Amino acid sequence: MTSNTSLKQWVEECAKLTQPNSVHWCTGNEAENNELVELMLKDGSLTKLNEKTFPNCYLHLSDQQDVARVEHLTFICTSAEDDAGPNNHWMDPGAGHEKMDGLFDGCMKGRTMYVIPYCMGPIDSPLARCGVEITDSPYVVANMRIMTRMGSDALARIERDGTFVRGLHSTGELDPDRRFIMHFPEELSIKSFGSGYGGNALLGKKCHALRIASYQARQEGWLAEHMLILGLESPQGETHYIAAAFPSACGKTNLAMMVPPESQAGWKIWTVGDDIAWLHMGDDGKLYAINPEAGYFGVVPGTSPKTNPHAFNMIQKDTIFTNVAKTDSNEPWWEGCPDGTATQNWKGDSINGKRGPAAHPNSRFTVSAKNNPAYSPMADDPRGVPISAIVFGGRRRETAPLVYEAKSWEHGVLVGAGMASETTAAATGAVGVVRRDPMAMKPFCGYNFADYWGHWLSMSDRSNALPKMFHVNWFRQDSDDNFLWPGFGENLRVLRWIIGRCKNEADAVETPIGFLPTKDSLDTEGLDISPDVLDELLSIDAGQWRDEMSAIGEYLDSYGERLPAELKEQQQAISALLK
Ligand code: SAT
Ligand code: MN
Repeated sequence: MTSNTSLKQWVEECAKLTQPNSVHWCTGNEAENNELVELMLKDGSLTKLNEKTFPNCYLHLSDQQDVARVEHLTFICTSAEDDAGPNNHWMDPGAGHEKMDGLFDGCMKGRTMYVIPYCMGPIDSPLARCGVEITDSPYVVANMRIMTRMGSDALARIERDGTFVRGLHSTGELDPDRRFIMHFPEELSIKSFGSGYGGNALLGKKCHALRIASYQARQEGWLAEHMLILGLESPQGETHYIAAAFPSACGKTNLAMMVPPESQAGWKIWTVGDDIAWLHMGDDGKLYAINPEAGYFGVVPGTSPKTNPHAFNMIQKDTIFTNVAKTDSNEPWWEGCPDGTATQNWKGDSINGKRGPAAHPNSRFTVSAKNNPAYSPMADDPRGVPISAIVFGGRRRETAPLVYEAKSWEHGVLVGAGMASETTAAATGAVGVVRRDPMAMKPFCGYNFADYWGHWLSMSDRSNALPKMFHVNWFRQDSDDNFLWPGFGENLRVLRWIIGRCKNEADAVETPIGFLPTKDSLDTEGLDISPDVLDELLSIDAGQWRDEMSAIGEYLDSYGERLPAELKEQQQAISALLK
């Protein structure tokens, strides 16, 4: 068990409430994992895939009503409602506990309660933080083992540090009417009931590393962000690190693992992380980032040797697939998979004559970061990597140019706060609607966005060495729905311009919304792009931007009195330039 009395006490309290048959403290070792896999193969929650072609790979088909995050059932429970802000659903902490404890009452009868100590970040990093998840789901244990540094080492660190985030989880009966994901940031605790889906159930990920950590980060002066981290290595061997925020399923994983095309020979991309970044200010005023995760929980459909060769290769072994389809030869299959024919869909039905996608659009792979051929050797460095540029992005068919640079840190915070994107399948709800998603944190910020922007702004009071900030949009389309920019590996050209700006080597033209590349400063050699299209990608439409800035202004106003004046001043200054 453990020498940490508060952990011991809490586990006892949870057992008393949920009444499991037995309590298992997870060590994270291989034998334990094998036993859990055996158990799941027996009860049918896992199927073994073709050992020859997909060694050590398994398929899990979830409940059909439990396939994504549930933002309408996700709550932030702070003493004051205003601390959670208009960006969150709020419940009084007392009422939240009462509601959840009612659901948890006796819910583990006949089941095993697993206690999972985990560490978010390199185990010996001062920037890492620990948690303990209690769950009755072996699937959650197996996934947490891939996604975090889980088991004995994490427990040893918890016993050394004395602090940890508490997460109590049960799949319950998977009844959508009895499903809630509740966060108690003031107590650093989480209660999640009624879902087995990644973002709702792997509590280290969105619940801890973003919602709870963002709250904690504000108190401690750092940032917990929904960002990938990549290293861009030049042919001369110089590496710059970029942190980039995009809403879920906007190609973050693809960008983090990009393979440079032939035209960019000599350049290399290293993956530090694909989803979450924790950024701390160093003594030199620079921001240093760690990836709190140890694996990838990525969207499967669309993964192919063309879109993401590294991801495609790394999921050929040691992978848990959730909600993909299957072929006759017991291989996983998904829309965009180059080989095979699906014969069973994600619902487990034979596919003959059935309509609709074979794999669920939000089907996922869980795989260790070590399987990624481009996994950065710096990803395990306890000091983190120094960030040269912060990039915001979204999926916008018009308005936002291919890339632009913010004029200052404060302006960059406005660019992040004004982010918007068309919705995707990672959350339940309508797909393809434009919604504001500041810093890609709309579903993940554990407190009032107004205070969050204030916290971002305050970083510049402490440093003159902050990264430059940029906005990108790979998704511009013409009136016939053709994409204007080739995307994928060619996005490297844009990253090179960004790093060029950081080194004061790339040219730009100043516009009201920021600095855009001059036609010559962006390398388009060998690309099949007409001058007109390039013009469209690298210019702004003042009319559209006047509308955009007033929409951003209205959005900011919805935060009322708490909105930092500085942010509104930035918005007004740009609006005035567009007049
Ligand atoms: O849906 S999850 O939160 O598990 C993954 C994601 O959206 O990035
Ligand atoms: Mn994400």
